[in-house]
Amino acid sequence: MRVFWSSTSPFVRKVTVFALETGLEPRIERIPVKTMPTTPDPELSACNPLSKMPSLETDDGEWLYDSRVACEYLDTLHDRAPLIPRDGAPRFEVLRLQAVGDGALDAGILCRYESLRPAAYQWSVWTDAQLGKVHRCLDLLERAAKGPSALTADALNVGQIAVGCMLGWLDFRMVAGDFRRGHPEVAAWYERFSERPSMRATVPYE
Ligand SMILES: N[C@@H](CCC(=O)N[C@@H](CS)C(=O)NCC(=O)O)C(=O)O
Repeated sequence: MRVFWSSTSPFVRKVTVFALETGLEPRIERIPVKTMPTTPDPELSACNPLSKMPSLETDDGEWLYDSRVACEYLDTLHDRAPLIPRDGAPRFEVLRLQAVGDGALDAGILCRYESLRPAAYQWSVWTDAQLGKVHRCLDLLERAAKGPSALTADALNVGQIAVGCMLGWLDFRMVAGDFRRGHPEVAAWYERFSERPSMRATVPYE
């Protein structure tokens, strides 16, 4: 398998953590790429019309995207405990947690892209609205971290990975201030989660 890869992308990190946790990482070759909405990489665009990473090529030559689809695919390839429950309420609780992690990231990434526009084109109303999404997700996670939930489950799941990569990216880019302020339970959860070897091996860097 091959994956379009960047050390700074939290969605690539999510798939890499998933692959490390399932023992599949050695089977995945990295294709380093730099892409931005305004300057899409042509090689990436030829494989994924959305020009986004991660994009994962299977051993059969099929391109899979986005990170959710890539993780679903990887979960079919290993013999360890599944990271995405197969059915029932646990499946949808984990998928919803993944949606919270991914959605907060989407909003945070839109803030970052906005900050890279020429100053005259930046719109604070837009950035504030996106930050509102991030903060509401953090508030939801604070509640989830206080009791039994997919976030606090002992068995690792893709929702936890998505949230861990989202929090790691908020730390890396600092688009929303320090997420720990006002979210002590999330901070404690992240402290423990980021000790996993898969998270330590994938800390973002420029
Ligand atoms: N929903 C997608 C989001 C992927 C995404 O936003 N990737 C960013 C890098 S972190 C990207 O490739 N951006 C380039 C662009 O938007 O053109 C996923 O889960 O994979």
